[in-house]
Amino acid sequence: MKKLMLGNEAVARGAYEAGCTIAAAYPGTPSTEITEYIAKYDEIYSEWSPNEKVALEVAIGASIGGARAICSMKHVGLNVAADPLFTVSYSGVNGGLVIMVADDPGMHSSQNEQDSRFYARSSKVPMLEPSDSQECKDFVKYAFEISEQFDCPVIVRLTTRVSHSQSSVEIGDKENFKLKDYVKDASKYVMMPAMARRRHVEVEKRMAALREFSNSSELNKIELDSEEVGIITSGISYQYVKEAAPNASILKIGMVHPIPEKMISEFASKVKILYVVEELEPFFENQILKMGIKVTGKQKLPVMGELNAQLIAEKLFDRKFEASQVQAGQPIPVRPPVMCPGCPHRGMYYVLKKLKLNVSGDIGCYTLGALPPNECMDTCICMGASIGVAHGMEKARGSEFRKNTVAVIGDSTFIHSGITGLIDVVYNKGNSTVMILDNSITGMTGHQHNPTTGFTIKGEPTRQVDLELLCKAVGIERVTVVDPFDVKELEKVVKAEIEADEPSVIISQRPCALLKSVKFEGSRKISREKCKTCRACMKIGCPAIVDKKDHLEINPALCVGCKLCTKVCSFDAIERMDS
Ligand SMILES: Cc1ncc(C[n+]2csc(CCOP(=O)(O)OP(=O)(O)O)c2C)c(N)n1
Repeated sequence: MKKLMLGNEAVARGAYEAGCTIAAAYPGTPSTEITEYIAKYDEIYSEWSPNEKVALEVAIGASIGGARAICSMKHVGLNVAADPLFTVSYSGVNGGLVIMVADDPGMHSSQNEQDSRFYARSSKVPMLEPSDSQECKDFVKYAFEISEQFDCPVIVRLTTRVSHSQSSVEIGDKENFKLKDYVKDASKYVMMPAMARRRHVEVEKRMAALREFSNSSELNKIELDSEEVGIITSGISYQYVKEAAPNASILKIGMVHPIPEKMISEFASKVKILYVVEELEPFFENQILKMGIKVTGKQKLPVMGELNAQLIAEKLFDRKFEASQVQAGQPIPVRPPVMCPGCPHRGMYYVLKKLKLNVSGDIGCYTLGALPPNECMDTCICMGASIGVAHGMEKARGSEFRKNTVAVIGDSTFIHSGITGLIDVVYNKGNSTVMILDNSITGMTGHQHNPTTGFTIKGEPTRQVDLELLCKAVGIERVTVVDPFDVKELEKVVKAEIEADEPSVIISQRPCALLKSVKFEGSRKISREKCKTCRACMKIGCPAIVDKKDHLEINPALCVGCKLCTKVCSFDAIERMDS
């Protein structure tokens, strides 16, 4: 039976068919749906872990315990999980261990554009890269087999377009994988220097064996056609190449690390001009050049952003390309990202902007506070960074600066990697004020549960981390819980906490407006009689409030009735729709 599937959905199906029974992940676009789909299979234990490092550790434990395990993350998540990755490469596995990583060329939803293929190389772990949904499923199954055959984790790399496009997939049966025996073996699983030195020798032997395997593996395919032009490519770029150069000979690399060197040499000898088409870094290109083979790639193609068929046709063949897809007659209107109507972060930013504070920011929906109309976030580096950065600023610039600074961090991000920053502030005698924006969900990535929400990935009730107690336990004595829509109270609390000569936490608590449980009273309107057009309500930056120059209006299609605007209006001019 065939089914139309997203790449990420097909990965989940592959894990299921391979008899995988354990899945751990931390959400991150474009990888999130992999685990959301896996969670639908009752045969697979699945979890949202607090961060990617823990997710990989859980999967490692499951693998050593004899199960087939998968963990998934976006590219920056692999930075977080890099520590266990480099060492599990040495210890190897018991049950197959597959690490899904989704890169985001073009940065549709990421803070950088890193190329995860280098992780495979530097951690000495094989990496596969599918080009469509069918391959997503097939390659995941292959990956489990390779993992067990070569005693190593296997990374499967996706990119946004493979993760998020649909194509047909042949559905197969579930393999009856039996839990392997658990065998105590400290020389393999306890990586201290004496053992690790011996394991490193095994890793090098394994890489040599994998290089041979890559040359004969059906994961890599030569499609011979023109003797003039040959293109080496992989992943989504393969699809673009097929469209841009239908007559070119192609070497499609499915095992991107280690590359099939013999196959590449053979392919190169069959064509006059050789190109490499790969998104982001010249990963294949540099290795092929090092083999002494003349090849053109990044001289003509960009190292930034995504490729597409037009770009390849123009840059490599100097040829205008007729796109096969129907072009929209009208350009798509620009829709700047904006916090949703009713978003609890809006009340918080209204206050921070009013107080003209420096804001050490973090990653989540609240990062939108850096953009107009709020424009009040000063820094945003990576998940969990806000607290350490605020602490560093205080140490660099002293207490006067600190008294004008707060760190803001979401609930999921705080648990992910903010808590260690807070511990650092306490331990190293900092006085930062940290605002934990507890909206009862991991908002940015589409509403995943996390340890503070009280529910598991399957929606089952579980123990809930008590943020207030947690902060107190690490040594913060000043912990205040405030509703960010009570802007007067929030302003009072922020002023008091930044003034205090000790570290403090403000838990800004109000659920995300998009949660099903959140009910508002219905949209509001602005009374033309009472409104003095002072525009105080515009300061909250709500997309539902429209400035018509001579008067202000609320767009009833956008207004959810959160009433934040009523709190900043001094003339009682904002009323119920039916009043
Ligand atoms: C290392 C890493 N993992 C995952 C992500 C993807 N990501 C961006 S924001 C975010 C969650 C933010 O949730 P929360 O802190 O609760 O804030 P909210 O969006 O709910 O306001 C995630 C998972 C990332 N940017 N970096």
